[in-house]
Amino acid sequence: MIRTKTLLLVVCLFLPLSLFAGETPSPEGAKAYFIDLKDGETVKSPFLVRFGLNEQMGIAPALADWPDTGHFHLLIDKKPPNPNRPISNKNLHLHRGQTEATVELSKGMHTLQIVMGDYSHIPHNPPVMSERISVKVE
Ligand SMILES: [Cu+2]
Repeated sequence: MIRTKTLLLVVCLFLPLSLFAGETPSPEGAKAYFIDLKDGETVKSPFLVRFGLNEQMGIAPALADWPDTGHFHLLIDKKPPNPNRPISNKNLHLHRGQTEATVELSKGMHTLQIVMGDYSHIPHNPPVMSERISVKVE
């Protein structure tokens, strides 16, 4: 009996999330990329990150549910995000539709990855992300 109740509770907790998950389709061929940062590059902190997006997709501020659009996120020292969940607030959201950001990082090696999110900060399906690059901060 206790086991059944626990199972029911677990199902109830996860069902709404799974129904909500990553339903915004990404346009075919959409690509996000770093405009001038390259894998293995050495940079001086603070440095400017410029976000690139090819013509298949447009940029919209968060909360604007416009077709084939999204806003940029920068993941620093993180694994690729769960595609079914909103991108955490611990990451940088360019929620006003910005296309560049000044980033300050401690000295040493860091990984950077761009991930597009829809109006509700959830990655598109399939996700539109850059390569995860490594930079050395001096
Ligand atoms: Cu966001």
